[in-house]
Amino acid sequence: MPIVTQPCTAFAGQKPGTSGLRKKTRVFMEPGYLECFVQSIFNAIDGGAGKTLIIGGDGRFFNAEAIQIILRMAAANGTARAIVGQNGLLSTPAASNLIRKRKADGGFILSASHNPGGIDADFGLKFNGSNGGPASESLTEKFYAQSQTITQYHMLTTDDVDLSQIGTSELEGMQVEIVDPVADYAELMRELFDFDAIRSLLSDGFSLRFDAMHAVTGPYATAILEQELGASADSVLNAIPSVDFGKGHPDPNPIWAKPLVDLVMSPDGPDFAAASDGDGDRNMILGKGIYVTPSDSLAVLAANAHLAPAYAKGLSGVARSMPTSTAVDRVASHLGLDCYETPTGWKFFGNLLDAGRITLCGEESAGTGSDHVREKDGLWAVLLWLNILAKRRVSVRQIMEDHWQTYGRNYYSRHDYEAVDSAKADQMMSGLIARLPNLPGTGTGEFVVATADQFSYHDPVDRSASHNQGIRIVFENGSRGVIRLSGTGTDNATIRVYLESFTPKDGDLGADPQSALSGVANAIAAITKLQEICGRSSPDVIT
Ligand code: G16
Repeated sequence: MPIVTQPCTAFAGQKPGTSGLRKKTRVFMEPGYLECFVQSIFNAIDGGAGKTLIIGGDGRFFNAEAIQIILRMAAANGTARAIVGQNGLLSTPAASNLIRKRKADGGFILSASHNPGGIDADFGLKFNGSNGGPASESLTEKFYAQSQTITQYHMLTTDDVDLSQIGTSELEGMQVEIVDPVADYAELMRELFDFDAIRSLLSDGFSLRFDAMHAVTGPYATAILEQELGASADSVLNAIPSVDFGKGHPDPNPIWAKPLVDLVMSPDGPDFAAASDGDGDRNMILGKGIYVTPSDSLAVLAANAHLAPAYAKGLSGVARSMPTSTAVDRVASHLGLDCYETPTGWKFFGNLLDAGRITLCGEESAGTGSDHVREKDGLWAVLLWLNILAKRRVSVRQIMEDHWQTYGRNYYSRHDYEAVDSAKADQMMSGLIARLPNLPGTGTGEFVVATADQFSYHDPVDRSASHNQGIRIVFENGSRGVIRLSGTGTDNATIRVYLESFTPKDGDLGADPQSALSGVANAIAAITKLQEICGRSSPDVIT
């Protein structure tokens, strides 16, 4: 068999972050770099013998080339079967679904998510386990351990596999099955939602726009929203995936999807608008004249999920990441549901979903999902919103106002400081951590610190502990600031500051969020000394 074994010289100790390994594309393209990371994964999972693996990515620059390398290595490591999305495409939730549906042992998902694509932008690779979810902390540690000691990788010397033709072929003993990336996912969505109700809403003139941001959800949204549900042919914007995402930043938030936000804020804008990210796991929800924060969206979905067939019997429980606002906690308490607080990163929801303790979960970073797969799912969130709108037949704004009048409003915003000098960011964090025990009781006026700590998570299912998961500062007036360093950036450090304050249902529910949060923002700025240490007076991105 034409297998060659190469030394791993230029690669050592690569630690995957919040969501797999993310680096500049040119780094992944260095000879042997991707190969040694992939071999670390194969070593950690005891090789490929007898295994079925799903392979696909978001279509960014180097996606197709990397898949050819992974296929050759999978075969060289003895893998029994590789199931690959046609043309190398699979959205992250569609890959998760395929892993589960085909009872695969895991899958390689090639994506740097919402980060830009291109030879001078970002690339990423993550491995999901047999439950369809991101590798657990313990598996990630195994990849890391392997990457520190790995000396060689195994690779076939064969021609490329034709990724464009659906069907099965053989690569030196490994079955390679090329599948339609959309079909299985669309079938799952059909099972979960009331497509007839959504069709009827749309045929009654309800208008929508979905911005695929030149990324992977284009084919999924076109097939489901336009071809199956009957949305007009101009409903999906930027629908063709491109290797550099149209030179954009495929992150569905009001900054990077500004044209969509402008459209929906204009008087003749659509009734509903949404966007997804590079790999299709995130979502942004908008209605005519209104932006729905991801934290509020999670709360609204939890309160209304019973209107969709899959959730008609109610939810088993809900979960949110620690920095996500507590809006969903209020819904859970109203419905008598358990509500779990997990660290940032979808992998922490996996055990709760597998154990049936939760049905819905979400993160402030535009990720929402349920137990239908083990990833967050952008188009799923859009379809659940459409199902709710089809049943309630009121506007998005009306849904939000009703929600706040029932539960009160959690004003919420995240301020990101990007490309901060890593040493200064570390200095700020360690200084703050050292001062945490002395913070309670300090501050002025309304902003006296009640509690200040670092978040630790104790998984209720496998009892594992995860420490140092972000700093929480809660004030006596109930406002909260959370500070943590991003685990997904590729350019120095990104400092995230999450701000939240609560207004009860008889208070001012229609304020501008940044104004409502200015007090807590100033208090957190003073406590962190962010400007003094990092030299930044205002955030680069506000969501
Ligand atoms: C960010 C978000 C997290 C999210 C992670 C991965 O992590 O803050 O909530 O889980 O990205 O998201 P995706 O899979 O879409 O890339 P961090 O560490 O940068 O804050």
